[in-house]
Amino acid sequence: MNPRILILNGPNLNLLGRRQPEIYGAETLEDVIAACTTLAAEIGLSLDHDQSNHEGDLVDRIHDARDAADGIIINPGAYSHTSVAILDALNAFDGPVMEVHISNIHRREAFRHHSYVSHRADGVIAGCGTDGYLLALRRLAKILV
Ligand code: CA2
Repeated sequence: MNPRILILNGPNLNLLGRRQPEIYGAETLEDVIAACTTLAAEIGLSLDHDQSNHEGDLVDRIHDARDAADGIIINPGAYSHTSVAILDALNAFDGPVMEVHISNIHRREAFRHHSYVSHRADGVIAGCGTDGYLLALRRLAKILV
């Protein structure tokens, strides 16, 4: 069976491609997931994905992934900078975790420079636009396939 990857997107990422294209690009979240689905099939990964604007929902989804996924790609959105709860949930997940930020959070406001999730992530990709999700998939394939 192909290793199972969960792509999890946090708050406001449902608006991708519809606002602030100068920061987050023109692709919608549906476009990103479609590109990831194509790549995942090519490189031998099976893909599941979800997006939520609610911290507790993201925590629940990470708990479910303990049995349902072998690796996680997460863009926690603004919760990256605030959520010990998401960090704790990821610490209870055994597989590899890739953290993705579409923008380069280190070139932006100081409050975006720290990510709680980075304390757990095995790899962090920032500033590569939506290609970051594809790069993270390739990294997980290298680890898991
Ligand atoms: O660069 C990233 O991927 C972020 O995780 C995106 C978050 C931001 O709070 C983080 O600091 C960095 C914000 C996502 C908001 O996405 C939007 C997309 C289009 C229009 C409006 C918001």
